[in-house]
Amino acid sequence: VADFFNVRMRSSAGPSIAGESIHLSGGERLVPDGDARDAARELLDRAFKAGMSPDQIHITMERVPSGKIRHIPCLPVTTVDCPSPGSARAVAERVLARAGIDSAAISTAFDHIRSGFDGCGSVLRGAMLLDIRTGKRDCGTHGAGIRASRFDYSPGTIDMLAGVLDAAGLGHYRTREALALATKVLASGVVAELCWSDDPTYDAGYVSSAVDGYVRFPHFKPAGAVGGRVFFFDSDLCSAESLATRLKSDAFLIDGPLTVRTLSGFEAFVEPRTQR
Ligand code: PML
Ligand code: MG
Repeated sequence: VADFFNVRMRSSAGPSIAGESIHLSGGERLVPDGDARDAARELLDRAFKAGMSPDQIHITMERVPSGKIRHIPCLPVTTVDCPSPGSARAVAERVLARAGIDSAAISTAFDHIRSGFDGCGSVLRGAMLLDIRTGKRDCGTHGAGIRASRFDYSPGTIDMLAGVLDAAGLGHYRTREALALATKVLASGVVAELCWSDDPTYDAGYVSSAVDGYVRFPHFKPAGAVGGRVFFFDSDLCSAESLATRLKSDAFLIDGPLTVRTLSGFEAFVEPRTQR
């Protein structure tokens, strides 16, 4: 069996001194070694995409023996068609509450993705870790955030999964990549996640948990919000440090099946998930 390569890219603008550069784009792949150069080239194209003017681009490629990789099923996707960011937030709060997240931690999380790191309007490169009970935060070294890496769809199922998403009108690379990331972070011990994009032109977002899977909202981000990610964790089950290590180093390939459904609003969402 061939080895795999984890290929990571991040780009930024401004001085490279820690904390002062602005995150522009990033990406993450785990591919058979024969595909590693193509994956790196695609991520480099993303860094130089129209409108981007990066001052630094970091590409890291790391061999991952296939024996170290675990296969996990993809989270099921539910789109909840809420008409406004406010109604989407109400559903998202409900999803997070039934995953066991304390309401104070939920509002800290929304403050973070709305107003940025410590309210100063800047986007963390990675996610903020937030304790589900104490609300204690971990923002990584120099406030760079916590990064998840070493995950991808498995080579045998990536076309099928992308096809299912395409057929459901979810063909955007941001959806495909966020679904893979959300699947990985829950498998590594995160209790739930909250995310909307830092791309000002993209206002979809999601919450995820083991109970409800990947619950996406086409219009989640309120006007002017900066964007970002929060991983909720339970400090009774693991320390922030060990979780951060697992998020970086546990290697996962994601398999099918993938179920995708659309519900229209809160009432439909709280019904038992029997019918599709
Ligand atoms: C990002 O920009 O990377 C996050 C996108 C979150 C929403 C993805 C989706 O479901 O469309
Ligand atoms: Mg981004």
